[in-house]
Amino acid sequence: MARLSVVIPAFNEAERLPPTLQEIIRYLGAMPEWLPAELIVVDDGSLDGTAEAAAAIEVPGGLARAVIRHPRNRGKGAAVRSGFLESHGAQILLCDADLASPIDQLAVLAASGARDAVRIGSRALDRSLIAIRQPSYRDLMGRTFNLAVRALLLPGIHDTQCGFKLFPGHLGRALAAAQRIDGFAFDVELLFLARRWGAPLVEVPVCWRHIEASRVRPIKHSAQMLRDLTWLRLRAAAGTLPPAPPLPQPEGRDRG
Ligand SMILES: Nc1nc2c(ncn2[C@@H]2O[C@H](COP(=O)(O)OP(=O)(O)O)[C@@H](O)[C@H]2O)c(=O)[nH]1
Ligand SMILES: [Mg+2]
Repeated sequence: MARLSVVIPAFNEAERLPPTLQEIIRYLGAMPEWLPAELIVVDDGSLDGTAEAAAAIEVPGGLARAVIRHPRNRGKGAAVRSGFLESHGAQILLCDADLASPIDQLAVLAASGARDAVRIGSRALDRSLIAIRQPSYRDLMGRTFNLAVRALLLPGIHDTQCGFKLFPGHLGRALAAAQRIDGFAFDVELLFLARRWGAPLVEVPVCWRHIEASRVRPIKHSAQMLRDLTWLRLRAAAGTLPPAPPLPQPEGRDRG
């Protein structure tokens, strides 16, 4: 059983992904406590050879690599769902292809809260950790979205959208099986369900830097995300969200 699955959703990431994979491989190679580990890249209908670029990276012993392909672009949430459902790790790290949070922040997540908690990398708690800020319109979009999330669904959580989170493996796979949102609001659905099912959520300040060439399209994706938040809130109010499935005991007790 892998101790760690690193799931990387990737849309047109042929350029950014190879150095990211190399960095993760180098980091995990020096961290035997995380091995064996698996890297799962989900190519979400990219047109630039992302899957081939991921498959071409050499992977040393102790690490496995899987590349999942969606024939058509379905959204970050859909890609994360596919990656989580294919994972085997005792813990799952969800990580963006541009490694906006450096991979060494995994140790920061792992050291915060219990291993049965969802550990949420956050840019909102300690702004001094942000090496390069987003353009101010993106920052404002993010803050507004998170304000709505706190008011409607997740009181107390200040940044649901950072692409760096650590899930207990069984919980992550159960959440992915229940997840319905395919777009960028999927983080909110996963966290909302996790809390509802009784899992502790721990928000952890992590280092982060803005990296250019975003795949996010402000108008289209903001509208989609607000629609998905509303849908989730209505489902919660109507009591039609899926109940917690029986979860096995967490595997392996050797990692904090
Ligand atoms: N699967 C999938 N992943 C996406 C999509 N759009 C963005 N991503 C991935 O989501 C992560 C964050 O995207 P990025 O463009 O860095 O967003 P930003 O940092 O919020 O501006 C990266 O790993 C992207 O490859 C999409 O439509 N499908
Ligand atoms: Mg990014």
